[in-house]
Amino acid sequence: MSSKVDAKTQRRQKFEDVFPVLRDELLAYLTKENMPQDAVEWYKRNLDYNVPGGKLNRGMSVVDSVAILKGGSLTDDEYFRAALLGWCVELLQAFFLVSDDMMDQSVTRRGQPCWFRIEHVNYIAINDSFMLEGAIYHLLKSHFRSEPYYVDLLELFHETTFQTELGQLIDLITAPEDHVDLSKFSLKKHSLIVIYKTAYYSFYLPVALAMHMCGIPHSTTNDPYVLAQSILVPLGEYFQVQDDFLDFAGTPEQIGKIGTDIIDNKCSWCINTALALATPAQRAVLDENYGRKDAACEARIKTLYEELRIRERYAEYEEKAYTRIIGLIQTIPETPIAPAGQAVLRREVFKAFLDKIYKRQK
Ligand code: GPP
Ligand code: MG
Ligand code: MG
Ligand code: MG
Repeated sequence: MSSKVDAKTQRRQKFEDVFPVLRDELLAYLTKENMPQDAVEWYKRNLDYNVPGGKLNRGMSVVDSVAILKGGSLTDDEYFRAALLGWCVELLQAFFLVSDDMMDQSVTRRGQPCWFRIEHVNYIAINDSFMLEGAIYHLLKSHFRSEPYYVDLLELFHETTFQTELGQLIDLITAPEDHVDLSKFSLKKHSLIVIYKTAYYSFYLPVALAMHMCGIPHSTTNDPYVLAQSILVPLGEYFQVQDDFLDFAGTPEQIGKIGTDIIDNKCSWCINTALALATPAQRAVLDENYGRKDAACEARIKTLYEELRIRERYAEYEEKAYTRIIGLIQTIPETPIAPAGQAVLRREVFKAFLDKIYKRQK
């Protein structure tokens, strides 16, 4: 057991060690462009505060997937380049989270105050989020420009960013601050929101990056990217249902953030499940208390969630989702036939991802 823990810590440490190298490269660029010292220091603080402190599942998945697809251990150079792509996913995530926390008026993130709540930051956080995004393209250009798949990487980041922004749009407009109308919610709407706001960037993007780096080509028949997406999108949907459930059921110590979904009138998995189960009297309680900027209303909703046994419903959902995703993974041949010297999609890429999130508590 302890050696397993050690291996996990080491794996994370090795990935984390790449971050300062990339950060310093970005800071050196600002210095070269004659940016004043306080600007360089500001960017450093932005990067250090917002990029490295999370679970790093998305970023490390790029490295893990490259290792699985190449079918063995990586050279130092291969590791560095895969980790760089992984950190680009973490930069994208940091860009989203810094701005999402402003839009959701959140209080904490990863166990510390949200960036925009730090003294002297405020709305500068908007520009800071853009600069986290800008870092991605700077790093891609300096390390991948001469690769035949460079344009694929760029298109993938651009497309995924746009998809996430579409998801964020429907997340926000389905949750107006001043008008609660629970009849606009449905599990179908929820599914659309979470696929766009979470699944593409968190699940499809890391694996697709790894596939490009390993030289897996697109194909007009049985495109491996389409196949990967058909498994990773349901996986991402399941992940966001977990996020919604933990927003209600997780403690701030556990999840590193204070849940805001009830107060923010979000079209969350929990409210949709409650709506499907509620008696007319319970529905009236939901209508009166959901989406109000009031702690007592929030507490009333949480009590009703307990009465409706949302925890048990979630456990049932989780088992079903797991079984369904295992079934999807099994559509990939167990021993795929690869043309000589070419990487192919393998079940383990998806299994590794699923194992990371199954029954997660944070
Ligand atoms: C997660 O939603 C979705 C995102 C972080 C994508 C944001 C996209 C942008 C274009 C800004 P969430 O609000 O439930 O996440 P959390 O619970 O972590 O705040
Ligand atoms: Mg949000
Ligand atoms: Mg949020
Ligand atoms: Mg959430």
